[in-house]
Amino acid sequence: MKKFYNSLIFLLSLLTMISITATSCNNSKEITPKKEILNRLSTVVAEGKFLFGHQDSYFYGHHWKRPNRTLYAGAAKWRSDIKDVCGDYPAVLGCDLGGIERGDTHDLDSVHFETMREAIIAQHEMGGVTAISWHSRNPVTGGDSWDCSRDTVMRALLPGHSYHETYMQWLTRAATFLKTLTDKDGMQIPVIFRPYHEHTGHWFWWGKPDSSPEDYIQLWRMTHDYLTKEGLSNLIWAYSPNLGVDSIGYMVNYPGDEYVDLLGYDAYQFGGSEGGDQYVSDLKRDLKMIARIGEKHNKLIALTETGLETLPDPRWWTNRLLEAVKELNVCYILVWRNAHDRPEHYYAPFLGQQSAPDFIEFYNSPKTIFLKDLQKIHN
Ligand code: BMA
Repeated sequence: MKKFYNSLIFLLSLLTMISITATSCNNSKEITPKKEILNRLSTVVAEGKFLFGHQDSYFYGHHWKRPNRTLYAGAAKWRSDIKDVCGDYPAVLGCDLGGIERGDTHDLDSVHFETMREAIIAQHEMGGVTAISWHSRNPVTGGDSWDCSRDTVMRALLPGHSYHETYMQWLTRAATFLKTLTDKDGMQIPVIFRPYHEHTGHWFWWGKPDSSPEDYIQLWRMTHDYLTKEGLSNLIWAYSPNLGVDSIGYMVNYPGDEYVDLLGYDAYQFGGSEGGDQYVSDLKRDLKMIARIGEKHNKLIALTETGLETLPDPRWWTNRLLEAVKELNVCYILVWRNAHDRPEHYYAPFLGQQSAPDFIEFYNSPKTIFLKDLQKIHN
């Protein structure tokens, strides 16, 4: 009898273990690191807040540049103009892969890819997020992203066309880099991936009028499927047309719900301080329109690139940016880079810059999320 009971208990324990394992396997399947970030972004949006991001924030700033290949011990050693001004890091670090396609050691803005990798890993370890754009060269001409001297470049990259092999080689190089973005346990770090941005503009070879929507969609899907097949299932795919489109124009190149995770939008303020009213009304109108599309397609929305060059308006952060987005559910906002070698090319404040006090007000607003806020959400 005792033997029977022992066997019964053993059998019951075994069944319990199997069911726990099955449940946890299911859970781990359901909550991937990518989904975890998307959930976190949704929570932020539900609270009426957004993450603040800055392009190349840890690599250089106004009149300074981090020496490449310098390994610092610990996250606190990363410098950033944002950190200099408000004592905190951006919640989203913007990076760019431009140059990886040629096997360059540095991106197009002179950031060493090793340093970029360290920063992305550090950002993840600190609880932050990274968004990666790709100003890739023109595979047909060998020129840069802005080389629009040939049309139908995207078509030339599709299977069966003349530059397909070249493109696949370029993609493989990008994949090789992206695969090295892993955490301590070897798990892939989820990153926002934002290729072929601002395609509704006419300044990139993947933009208007050089690439047709059909070619764009096909190339996006092919790129998505290839990188996914390569095991890069943690990419959060962001689609980001730029200012100046209506809802039809916004969706013309849309690759489809299964190929896109986030709906972006790039819009800058032009015309110096005077352009502020226009900027606010454009943003309010367009983000409302994108929010409606987001609701219909069940996607988060973001202001994937924005800014006012040289920040001549000392109250830009609260009077313009915050004003423009305060009633809209964007999950993150990213301002463009502070070039170290072009004194007139910056979009974030630095110590002593006239909008710095207003930026601190923006930082203290309950709506903005910086790295420390994200760390609190984590814990
Ligand atoms: C542009 C400028 C360029 C830069 C490019 C890619 O907006 O900032 O100087 O090379 O982005 O980062």
